[in-house]
Amino acid sequence: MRTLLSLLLVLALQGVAFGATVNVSMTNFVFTPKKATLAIGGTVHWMNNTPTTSHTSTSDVPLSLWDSGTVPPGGSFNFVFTAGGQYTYHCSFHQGLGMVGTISVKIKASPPSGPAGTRFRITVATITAPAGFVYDIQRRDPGGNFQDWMLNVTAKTVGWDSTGFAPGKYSFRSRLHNTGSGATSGYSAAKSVMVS
Ligand SMILES: [Cu+2]
Repeated sequence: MRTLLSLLLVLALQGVAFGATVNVSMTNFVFTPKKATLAIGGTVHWMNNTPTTSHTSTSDVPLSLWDSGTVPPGGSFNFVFTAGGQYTYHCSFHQGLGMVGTISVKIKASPPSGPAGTRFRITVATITAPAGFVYDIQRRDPGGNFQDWMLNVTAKTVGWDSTGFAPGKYSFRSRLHNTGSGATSGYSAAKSVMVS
């Protein structure tokens, strides 16, 4: 009994660590939804629900992060998105027909608000950057634009000490960066915290 409970606990913890699964169908030469949104650590599950046509899910160049190869009718393909960013992709067979999509991977920040002096934690990935990759993080201060803040980060979480900063909304966004090729994902959606 104790073994079973331990196993269930492990599975529950892994469920938290690995995040949710989002389904994307490959039907009628369209990815649906065309733009899928998930949090870091989430899985995208592409399903070919057509009776006769093969498709692929292929990360756009130059990032080329994943490639399903041929997914036959009734087949599927999974990919885990560990880092925040916007990832564009296509079907290798039908890109000319407009069969393209985007995966938007959201980052996290905590706490959501706090007085100046709060050390906020910005989590841009669920794993330390793999060899050959880094995370680039930008910050936008109240009334300003996004500017480079921390580049070439390998840690999945970084701290921002808000000591001395004015009250207001501070936003963060990140991308995945292949240091060998220079290729990057697009920047993630902004994640904000409030300095009160
Ligand atoms: Cu296709």
